[in-house]
Amino acid sequence: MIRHNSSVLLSFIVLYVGAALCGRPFVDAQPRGATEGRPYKTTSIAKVDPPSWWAKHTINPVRLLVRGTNLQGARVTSTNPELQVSNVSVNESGTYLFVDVGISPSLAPGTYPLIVGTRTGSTMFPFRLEPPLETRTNFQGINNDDIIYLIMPDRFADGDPSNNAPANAPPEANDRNNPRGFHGGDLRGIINNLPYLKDLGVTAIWLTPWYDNWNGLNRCEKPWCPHTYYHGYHAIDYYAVEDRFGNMATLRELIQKAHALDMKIIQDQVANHVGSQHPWVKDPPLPNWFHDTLAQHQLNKFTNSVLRFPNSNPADVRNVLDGWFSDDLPDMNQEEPEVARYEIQNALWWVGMTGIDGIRQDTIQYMPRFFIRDLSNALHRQYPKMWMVGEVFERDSAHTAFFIGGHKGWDGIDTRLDSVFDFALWNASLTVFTNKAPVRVLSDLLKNDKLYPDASKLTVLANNHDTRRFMSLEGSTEAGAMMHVAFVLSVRGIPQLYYGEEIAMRGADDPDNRQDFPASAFNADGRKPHEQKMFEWTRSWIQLRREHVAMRSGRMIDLFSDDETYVFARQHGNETLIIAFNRHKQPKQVTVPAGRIGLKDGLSLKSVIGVDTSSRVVNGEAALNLPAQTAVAFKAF
Ligand SMILES: [Ca+2]
Ligand SMILES: [Ca+2]
Ligand SMILES: [Ca+2]
Repeated sequence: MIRHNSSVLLSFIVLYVGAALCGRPFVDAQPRGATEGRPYKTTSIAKVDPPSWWAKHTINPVRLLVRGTNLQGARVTSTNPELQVSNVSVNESGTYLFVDVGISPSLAPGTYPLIVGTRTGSTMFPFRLEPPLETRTNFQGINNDDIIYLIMPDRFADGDPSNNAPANAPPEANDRNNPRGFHGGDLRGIINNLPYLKDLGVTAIWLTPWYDNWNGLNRCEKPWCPHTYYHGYHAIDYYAVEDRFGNMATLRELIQKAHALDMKIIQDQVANHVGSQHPWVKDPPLPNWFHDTLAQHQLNKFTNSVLRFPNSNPADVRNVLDGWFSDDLPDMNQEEPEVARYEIQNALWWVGMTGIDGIRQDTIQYMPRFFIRDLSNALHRQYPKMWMVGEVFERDSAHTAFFIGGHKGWDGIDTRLDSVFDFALWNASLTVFTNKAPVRVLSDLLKNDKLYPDASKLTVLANNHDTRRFMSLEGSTEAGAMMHVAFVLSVRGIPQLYYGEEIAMRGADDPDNRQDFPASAFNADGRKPHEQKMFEWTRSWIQLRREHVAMRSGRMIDLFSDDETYVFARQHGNETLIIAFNRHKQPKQVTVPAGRIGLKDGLSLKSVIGVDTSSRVVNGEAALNLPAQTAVAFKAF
């Protein structure tokens, strides 16, 4: 059966019957050509990707991938001259058909039948033309004014218990006591708690993938079993919303309500691989749809640095690009143009259907760079403000810089990628604020900004779902966690927080770092004192950032660094903020060359957050009194 709602099916039937009554050349819906004693080989359609598109779109014609049976020799026809069908190809086993559908700019939104005729019969499927979402509030992109907050929907809030135990899931898959089970969190839970996020001050929410994943439970003898795909990274349908999270209507409601509160939404997209339960794995649309097969494939050895040099062994490069991320993550082959086109259309379909403002692209370095470029270009062509950040999980700035857009690599390719996560700076900050390296490491690391065309475009993560929570790192302290988040919120780039860190949640390696957000903490009166302290601190730094353009977009200027201290300025026009970190157990006085960043003698520097302290510019210098083990922001008045 085609997965559409009943109203679409109804309009399809109306169209079909209407067209038949008008005597249009519909092919008979019954199979034909069957002979005595042989069963009919019925032509049927199970799935159409994408199920809908738009008129006046930059991708026209759109190419459909149709899954069915007995499609050999199929012809596809349209009863409407404003839908032009061409370029049909069918795979050898007759289970997949590709077809181009050209859409006339004047064709009105609605549902239109497309007829698939074969030697043995014919059938049809509805194709929807969607009304475009308005561009004033949707597709806004992410920029330096934003503060991103990462949520794993299964672990944030359960707003709809009715989706917690799908009919096709064994009860053990829904076991909240299993850290690798589904815990019941969903899109409704996020909708219900948008006021919490608004109060915290975040402006953009990144959700881990909402593609439909398998509802079942993997059993094995490995330490990570039994486990489920609660995290969403094993898609079984690139065109469906996870049924445990909600449906397309809930997703659109979430995005609309977030937008109404001036919060953006970022979708986690995963073009590199699908889940091993995807129907393609047993029956791929083309023999080269994946790199190799479930039975026989190479595993990615993650020797990622080979991508960066022209003289790497090509076999090593192929391993990183074609090797499977794990045995249950079949690797998509973007070198096959049908795959690349499918995935680019899919990315654009989600944007168009939901109005999302940005995309986080998973494991982006394991896909060919020409594909990253083509995907980025297609997004920007249709949605000029659209923003995509790539996960290049490397602590080496030279490596992450290779993938960000705005410059060509040795291969002549500019990926046009808007942003990458700054894992190098994240790592430095964690190391420094857990007392494992001198504070000057921060300033040293930031010297690598010269490797980026524009380092302000980096997404600076405080943490994410793949790493230990700060409070569970060796050497972590509450003071260290507070300095870390203050650093992320004041350094150049776009800050990204991870759910629960704002209430100092603990969590060791995956999946311990993905524990359920405590429902009690959504309200101030339910927070424990240590949770409230971290919440208030995080919120006040977010507030400071939102109030000062210098902190969001200002030039970053190093003023002082040593083993225990780092002081830098953020400057924009006439606005100057000086941000200071003193990790030492004692207060410390640091003299900074205020005159050399244009602060005139007599100006006063007053703390605008944290401990009350002030200083004055005298003879071009300011002696700042920094309290012990905390961060302070000064503003020049
Ligand atoms: Ca639920
Ligand atoms: Ca599912
Ligand atoms: Ca790959």
